[in-house]
Amino acid sequence: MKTTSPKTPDLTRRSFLQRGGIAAALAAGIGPYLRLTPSAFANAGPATPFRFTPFTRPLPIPGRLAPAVLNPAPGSSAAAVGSPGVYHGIAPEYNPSHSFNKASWVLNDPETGRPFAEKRHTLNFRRGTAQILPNVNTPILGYNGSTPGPTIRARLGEPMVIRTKNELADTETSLHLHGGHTPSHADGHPCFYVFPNQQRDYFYPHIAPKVNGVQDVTEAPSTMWYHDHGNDVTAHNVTQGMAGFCLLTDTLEENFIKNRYLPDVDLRDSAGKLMLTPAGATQQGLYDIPLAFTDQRLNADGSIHWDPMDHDGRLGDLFTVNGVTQPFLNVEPRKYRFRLLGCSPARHYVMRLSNGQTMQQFGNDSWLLPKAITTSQIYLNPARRADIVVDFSKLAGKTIYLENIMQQTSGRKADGIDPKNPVKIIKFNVGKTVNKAYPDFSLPTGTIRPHTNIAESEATVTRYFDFNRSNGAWQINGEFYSAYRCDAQIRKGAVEKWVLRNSSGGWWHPIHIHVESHQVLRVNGKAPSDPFQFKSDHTQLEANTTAEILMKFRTFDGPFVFHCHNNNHEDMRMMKQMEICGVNPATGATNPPHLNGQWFSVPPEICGVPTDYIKKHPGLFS
Ligand SMILES: [Cu+2]
Repeated sequence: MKTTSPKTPDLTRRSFLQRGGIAAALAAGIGPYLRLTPSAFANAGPATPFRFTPFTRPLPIPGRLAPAVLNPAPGSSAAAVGSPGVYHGIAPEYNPSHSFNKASWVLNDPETGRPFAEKRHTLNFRRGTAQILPNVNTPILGYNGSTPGPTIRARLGEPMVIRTKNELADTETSLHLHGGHTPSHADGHPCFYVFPNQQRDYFYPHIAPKVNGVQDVTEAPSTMWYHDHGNDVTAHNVTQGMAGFCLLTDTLEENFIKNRYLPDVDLRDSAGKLMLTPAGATQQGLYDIPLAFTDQRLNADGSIHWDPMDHDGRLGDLFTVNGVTQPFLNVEPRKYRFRLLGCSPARHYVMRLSNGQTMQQFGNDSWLLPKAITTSQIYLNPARRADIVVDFSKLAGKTIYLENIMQQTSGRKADGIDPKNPVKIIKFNVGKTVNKAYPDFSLPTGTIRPHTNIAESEATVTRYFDFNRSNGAWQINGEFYSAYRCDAQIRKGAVEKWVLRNSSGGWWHPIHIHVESHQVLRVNGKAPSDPFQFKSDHTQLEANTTAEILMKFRTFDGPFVFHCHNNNHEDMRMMKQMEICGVNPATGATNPPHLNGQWFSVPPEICGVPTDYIKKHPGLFS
């Protein structure tokens, strides 16, 4: 079958905004707008033109990202900003005089008693081919050529460097570790680019800050994911495949595994073969499986359908799990941990088991919950994760499905739940025997991950953000996103209360805030129900909704963003930039911001983008 490469997002969105919106686009009628047709504004259009039989292919489980030797070494002069080796430079934390030098927070490996060594990987932005449908070759944008990308395994207190190379000749990229607590330069700020054929080192300390001298494990993430975050091109790049899992453990979670409260994490090499477990572990992981859900739509040539002028939110008509449409998974009659990820740019899901059985949910977004809850429905909006346990032990020899009962016909919002019209997403074939080499597990009945409540009275600043629509695109407080404007200067260490408002009746906005978890205080005046009252990295703003949230800005300073995670809305500029400013310990005064939107003068060590590049390409940073 003939295939074509994923097209560059052609910067239509960027041009669109720079020229002033829909009216200007229609008036222009030339250049990139030649692609525009009236039907392009709707989600309507040709359906995927292939027939196939669902549940005939096994669920793929992404391989684990293998360690790599990096040359030049991170932090060496050859890897400095502007060098040809790693053009975008290296983390300031390598500088021994940096106030947050990495030696100050690395934890001891409980196995050896010595500080964790730095873990190093390469993860390149690369084209590949996938079979989203059987016997249809689909060109994709992937990480190391695959989608989902390889699963990154990380450990609290173990520093990690990921060297990326952008092998995509025609689009800039940025790598965001979603749900991570990451320094600004490595957070995937949409304008901290990796340009074509250039490299960038992302430095992840995986820090657990100390509170009163004790390592605070309450914020240690468990299920993170990574995805592209390039300015204006996120929806395109994620739709074309640029997403993967990053699973982190800490002593608390490792003890749960050792004591059979949780199964071992899945350890496979990049070819999907099971790896030997690390020293000290007693078994290999077979019962901890990540599931990334997305909806896809293919053109007649097998390529992924993409409409650059779809502002509503991109919907597909194929339901995929880990990149394959409606796969099956053979399971044993026992318990499994599944990490669910809503990976679609705009689709909302409500998942249930087809036999009506309940599930235990013990994690929401990156964080394990204080206590497991029993539920028959799991809600996944764009970017949300849910950590669940499904018990197949009474189903030997049977077949059940995970199915979606949320109906959605427009990218603007979901239509609502219809329990009578489920779409089966994944089939579980339950075998008759259990592999007794691997003992069963059972979630703790007591506390899982403790939750430190932020009291409303701790907040020293209240900010209001209105999510609105203007001129056919998306705004916050009446403004389109601009990297040249700092929308909130925040004092490091402060607790802030944010009021997020969506006064529209017709649109839903899942709002994602980088760098720190937040705690949802009230939605439309009422405390949220489980599991949404603990830690989240995004809050769903349905129609006519006001959410009050609390956040503590603990560790890192520098510029970060927050935005709608309907990726189309995000690219159409429903995003804002905040800058966290450190505090001078001698005077107690708040330091001036590094960037404050002043891209032309910022030193490249801050963002890794040389000033002369910004001057030559101002449109990329607008
Ligand atoms: Cu939105």
